Amino acid sequence: MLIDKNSPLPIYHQIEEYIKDRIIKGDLKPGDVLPSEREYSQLFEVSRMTIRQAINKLVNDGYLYRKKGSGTFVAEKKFEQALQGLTSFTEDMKARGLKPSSQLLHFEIIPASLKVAATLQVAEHTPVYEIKRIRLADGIPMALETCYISANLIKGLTEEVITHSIYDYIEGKLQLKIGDATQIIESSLACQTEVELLNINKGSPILLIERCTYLANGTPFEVVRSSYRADRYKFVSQLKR
Ligand code: 16G
Repeated sequence: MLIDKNSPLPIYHQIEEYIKDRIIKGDLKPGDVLPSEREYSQLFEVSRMTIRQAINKLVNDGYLYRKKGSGTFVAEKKFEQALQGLTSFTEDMKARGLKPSSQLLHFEIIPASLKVAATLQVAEHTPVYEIKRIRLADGIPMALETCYISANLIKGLTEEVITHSIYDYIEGKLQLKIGDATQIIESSLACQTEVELLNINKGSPILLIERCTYLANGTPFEVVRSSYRADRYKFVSQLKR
C-alpha cells in the first residue's frame, strides 16, 4: 500500500513523502518530468487537489520546479554549504568539483556611504570598490553579489582579478591574511533583478546573506550582500553543547 488513509498523517503529506523518497532513491532523477496530477490521483485514488497540495509543498521546498507549459520537473540536488568555514565562492565550487566563474556587472571606485563606511570602520566618503558579480557554477547562475571593499586596504583590484577570485588575490598576491567574518542570513523572494540575472521564476525563494569580513589583524575589509538561490542551497552547521 502506497498510502494509509487511516493514518493520522495527512494524505497530502504521505504523498509528498512518497515522491521525496523516489527522488532520494534516484527513481526520479534531476530533470525528469513528474507524472501528471491525473496519473498520481489515479494511482493514489485521491483528488487532484490533494496531489497538487503535495506537489506545491515539494516545489516550495526546492525538490521540484515548474516550467510554464511543459510540466513539473525534478530539481537538481541542493548544495550543502557548511556554515563553519570562512571560504570564498571559488573555493566552495572547486571543492564540489564545479567550475566557478563570474559575470561582472559593475566595477567602480566610489566614496563610501555612511553605512558602508561604518561597517568598514573608515570615514564616510573614503574610496571603496563597488563590485557586482553574478557567481556561476559550471555556467549556472548561483548567486548575485554586491560587495564594497576598502580601496586603501586592498590595493590594485582589477577586472581580471574580480572575474576570478578576490580572496586568492588578497592572500596570494597581497599576502594579507583573511581572519574571520560575521554573517547574517535572511529569507526573501526574488525581485525582478534577481529573476533576470539568476534566471529563476518570479517569487522564487532567495537567501540573503550579508557578510562583513576581517583581516587576521581585525580590520574589516569587505561588506558583501549576496542573494543565493534557495532552490539550490541549504546551509548546514554543526552544533555542540
Ligand atoms: C563568497 C563570500 C563573499 C566573498 C567571495 C569571494 C558568502 C556569502 N560570500 O561569495 O563575501 O567576497 O566569496 O569570492 O559566502 P572569490 O574569492 O571567489 O572572489
